[in-house]
This record gives sequence, C-alpha cells and structure tokens, in this order.
Amino acid sequence: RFKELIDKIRSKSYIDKKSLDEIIKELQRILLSADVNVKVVFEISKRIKERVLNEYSQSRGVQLKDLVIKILYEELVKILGEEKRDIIIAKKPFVILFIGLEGSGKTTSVAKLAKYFAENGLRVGVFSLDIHRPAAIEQLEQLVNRIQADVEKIKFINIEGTSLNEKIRTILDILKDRDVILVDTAGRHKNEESLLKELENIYKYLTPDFTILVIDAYMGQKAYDHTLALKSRVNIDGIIVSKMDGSSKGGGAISASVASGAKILFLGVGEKVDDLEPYDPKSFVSRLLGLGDLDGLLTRVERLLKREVHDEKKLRELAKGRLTLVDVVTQFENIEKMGGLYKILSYLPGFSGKFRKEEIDEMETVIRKWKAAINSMTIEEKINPSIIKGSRITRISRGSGVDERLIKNLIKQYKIMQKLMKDRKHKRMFKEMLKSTRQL
Ligand SMILES: Nc1nc2c(ncn2[C@@H]2O[C@H](COP(=O)(O)OP(=O)(O)OP(=O)(O)O)[C@@H](O)[C@H]2O)c(=O)[nH]1
Ligand SMILES: [Mg+2]
Repeated sequence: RFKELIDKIRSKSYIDKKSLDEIIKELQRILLSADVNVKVVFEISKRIKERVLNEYSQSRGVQLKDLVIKILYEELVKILGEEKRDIIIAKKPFVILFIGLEGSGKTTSVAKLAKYFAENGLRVGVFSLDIHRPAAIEQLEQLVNRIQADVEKIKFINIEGTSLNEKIRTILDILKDRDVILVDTAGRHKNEESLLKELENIYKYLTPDFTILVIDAYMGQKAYDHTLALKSRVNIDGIIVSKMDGSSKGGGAISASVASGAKILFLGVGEKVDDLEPYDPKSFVSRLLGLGDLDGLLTRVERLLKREVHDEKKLRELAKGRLTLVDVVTQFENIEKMGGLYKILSYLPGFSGKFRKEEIDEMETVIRKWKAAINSMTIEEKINPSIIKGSRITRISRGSGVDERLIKNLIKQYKIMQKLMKDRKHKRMFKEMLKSTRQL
C-alpha cells in the first residue's frame, strides 16, 4: 500500500496544499493499518507536512516522492532510534530488569541476552521473579541451560520460600561477582493493579540499572496504553520487540517508543536463544512501510542534496551576473515569502482590485509548476534557457510532470523578464507577466 502511495506521488512533482493533504491522508491510513497509534500518527503526519512544505523548495533535484519518504523515515527513526545501540554495562554488577505484558517474550529475551552478553565475554547471572505462572522459573532455567556457553559464563539461581524483598537480597548477594544480572518477571496487564503494585516493589527492592520493556510485534494498537501504564510505575530504558520473525510489521513498537520515550535495542526473531538481532533503523522502517530498497533510496537522496549545493556554486560561476532560471526561481520564492502574489499586488498602485483571488491562486499554481519544471533542467538549460526546445521540452515535461505548454510559456516569461530587467521597469514586468499567465 505504501508502494501505491509512492506511485501516486511520483506522478506529481509540484505540491500544492491540496495534493499534499491527500498524500498525508493516505500516509495516515498506511501508518494506522501498520498498527501505529492514532495520536502518534497524527503527530508524525503534522511534522511531515510542515517539513515537506519547508524543505521542498530547498531540495532542488530531489523528487517529491523521495523527499516525502526521506522525511517520513527521519521522523520515524527519531522515535524508534536513529542507530543501533548497545547497553552500556556501566558498573558491576549491572542489573537489568525485564518487564512486559503476559506472553510478550520476556523469558525468552532474558535467555537470548544472557547468551549475547556471555558471547561478549561478560559473566552473566540470571534469575526469575515470576512466582505467578506455574513452571515459569523452570522455563527460564531450561532456556538458559540450552545456551552453548562455558558453565562459568552463565549462572542461573533460584531460591524458594522467602518474601520478595528477602529473595532479591539473597540472590543479588550470591550473584554479586557477576558483570551483568538479568532479572525475569511475570507478565503484567495494565488493569491488574496488584501486579502493577508488585512491579513497583520489585523495582524498589532491586534498584535495577536498566529496565527493558519487551513488546510483542503483534501487539498493535494496545501497545500505547500498556506502555503508559508500566511507565507510570517504573523507568523504561530500552525496548526489545519480539516475534519479528512473523508477519507483523511491528507498528506497535512505535507506540511503545513514544509512550516510554525509550528506543529499540534488539529484535527477537524466533523462539531459540540465538534468534536475536540488533535493531537497525533502515531495515526496521523498510519493513514497517513495506518498502524494498530504503537504504538505496536514502543514499540517493543524500547524494542529490549534496550535489545540488555543488551544482549551485558551479552555476553561479558560469552565469556571471546573467539572469538564469535559478534567479527566476529565487524571485518566485521571494514572492512566496512576501505573502504571495495577492499581497504584493495589493500594494502595487494600479493593481489592487484588478485580479480576483481565484485568478491569483491560479497564477500561483502555475508558478509552482514552473518551479517543478526548472528542477528537472540541466545546468546548461538553467543558465541558457534559449536552448530549451523540442526534445528538451519533452524530457523536462516527462521528468517534472508539468505540461509542455507550460514549459514553453515559462521560457517566454523568462525572455520577457530578461528584457525587462534591462530597463528596470518592474511595474511593466509584473503587468506583462500577469497578462500572459492569465492567457494560459
Ligand atoms: N516466533 C517467535 N516466538 C517467540 C519469540 N519470543 C518469544 N516467543 C514465543 O512466545 C511465547 C511466549 O514467550 P515467553 O518468553 O514465555 O514470554 P513471557 O513474556 O515470558 O510470557 P509470561 O512469562 O507468560 O508473561 C513462547 O512460546 C516463546 O517461544 C520470537 O522472537 N519469535
Ligand atoms: Mg515469562
């Protein structure tokens, strides 16, 4: 579905408020169907709209659809995490608490991370505080025993028949020589007050150095409220998204990230202790949006943005004071900055009241299309527009989606402007410009 949206944008290379609104609406539908929380979708789409409007005029050479994807990507990873990150083991022992909804994959994730840390040369201690589900502690023990590691590397501890406070104190003491201690807990539902209270107590007695929220990729819309409920009781420092080996797109992770303020660290990609992957922003977002080669696209856009800066410089040197189409674009941008044609005209004697609002809106649309056409031109064409004829016009039209007729008219405008620049009769310039724009 995202692909369809992109194809739709592809056929547009200029933006007006209406078509951007359409794009944003479609984007909202896609994010909602990927299970991103409604509030989050609203926030993200607002940001994207603002940024597209702001950045499009400065991103010459970048197609609108690519710009939309780039901005969407940047906004998403701002929430999810912009890079792969590691848990910094800042002291010894470093205590990590695992929390999450029932069945979210906490116990499996504890075992996966035990293996991960052991492989990184750390001495790991593991224990469980899940006294609610039968056989929960045995499940963790079995998973840990399955890890192929030096027996010395991973130590599993359990003691029975004491209070929560006593149990935590005793086990922490036994494991005090470990580099890192991983603590499993029972699943909590946001409406089970006694379990949430118990979590608060665990947090208080354990004083963990780091708390990981484990969320199931299939959790969807519920992720937001559940995360908020947990966040109101304990700190959340990082997120593991489990079951990413299934068909879910993992949109719930965005909700969990927003609600907790924490970033994604790892993904669970299977039931075995080896099935752990570090989070990678590009592949996570590609999957969420169902986009194949996001990496390639982002690299291309970056390159284009860099090259444009370079091209501009070269262009300025070559043009040496001549009126180029880049200057024309700058003029158009100045008009926009000054509040649009309507405002400018109302200040010019002889013009105020001459045009109806709709006529001026129409002219502004034409100007936007001209800008798109200029974006599709080569440097030579921008400096010396008189070479733009025949097959060049066809090419520019195809590249920008702007009608050939409009491009020819742009060249005509340019020539008029060039002439008028010489005798500096700005008033007449406007008059002529507007007259022939109206004839379109
Ligand atoms: N396919 C797949 N299955 C997973 C993954 N992580 C966990 N599971 C499975 O999901 C189920 C629940 O996992 P647990 O680790 O027991 O979840 P939990 O959060 O500890 O569950 P409770 O302790 O009951 O709250 C088990 O059948 C796991 O094998 C994963 O990344 N991929
Ligand atoms: Mg468990």
